[in-house]
Amino acid sequence: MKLGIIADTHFGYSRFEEDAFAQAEYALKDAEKKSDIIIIAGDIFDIKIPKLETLKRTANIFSAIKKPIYVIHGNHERRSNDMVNPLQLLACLSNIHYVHGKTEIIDTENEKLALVCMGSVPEELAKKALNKLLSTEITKLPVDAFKILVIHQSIKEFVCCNDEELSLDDIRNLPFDLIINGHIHKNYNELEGKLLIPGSTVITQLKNDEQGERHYIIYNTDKKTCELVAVPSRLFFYIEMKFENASLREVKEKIDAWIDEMRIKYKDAILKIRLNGTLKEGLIASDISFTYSDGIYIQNNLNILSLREKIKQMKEQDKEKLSIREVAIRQLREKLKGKITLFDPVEFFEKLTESVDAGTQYLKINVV
Ligand SMILES: [Mn+2]
Repeated sequence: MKLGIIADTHFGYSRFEEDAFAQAEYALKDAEKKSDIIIIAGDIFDIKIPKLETLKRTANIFSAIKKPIYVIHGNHERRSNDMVNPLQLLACLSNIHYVHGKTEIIDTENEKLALVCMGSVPEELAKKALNKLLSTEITKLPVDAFKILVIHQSIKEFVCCNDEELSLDDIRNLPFDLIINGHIHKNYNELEGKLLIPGSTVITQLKNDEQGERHYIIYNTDKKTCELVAVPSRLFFYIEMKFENASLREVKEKIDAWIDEMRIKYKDAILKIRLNGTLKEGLIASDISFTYSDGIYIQNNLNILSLREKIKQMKEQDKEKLSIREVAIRQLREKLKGKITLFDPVEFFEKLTESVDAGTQYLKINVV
């Protein structure tokens, strides 16, 4: 059987709304021609409650696909159990099957497929939720089935993270022929082809590693082979520019030169420039104003380093500052100066902060 594997189409993503629709539609139509079933590993929509316009357009695209489509929800669509997520609505279309926390058996004349699906869960619960699901599902799987796990989670080795996320070691030995994961927007083929991550069909974060083509995957379950299919998409280029004591003019000239050069070669490409380093004394990052057209994104990190240094300085000054207790004692001493003569109120206060007994004891001794 041939599987079309797609992930993270992010319908309704406002920054690149048209790209998201066009690129995912291409992937779906192409997969329809080349595969028997389509699996989408979450984040089909960009938000939990998409606009009606987004829902309608998505429903139109999906209803035109004449192959069964199996979907799980991603973190962008996750809602609590008693609420309806947009994929449950989409599953009203006859060719869409929303599967979460269970197994779908696809039985054809020639082959049996078992799809164990777990929609996105909070990362810190991923291991536990996966173990729980497997404990109920694994024994139910037909022995002769080609076994697939579909998830939408972070994996430590690919996404920088905390310790609670899944790692390759957690999934390496799971009893599946294939593991499909969404969530990670860059494509990966790991564990000798056992783990496939198609990556998103649209760029969303404008990160360095989103450069390059978008993809979906065709997987052949007989041969256990996979083909990465390029999805025609707007190109994206990312550059970091470093400055040292630069003037505003220097910065702007360098930016303009790069944009001009890129625009000649790639008319519609999305361009992202990250500015690092320092400006001349007296200038601040916001002195540079940018008026660029659509498709150009500038992350202005100029003088960030010196800002960090400033914070460090402030923290050091903080350490030298008096503790709240010391400030309180100082104020107390000033306010009560000459007003209480029977005993030393500051000493009394100090004893009181130790304990009530110590305070009372102090009064007994000194106020006779
Ligand atoms: Mn995503």
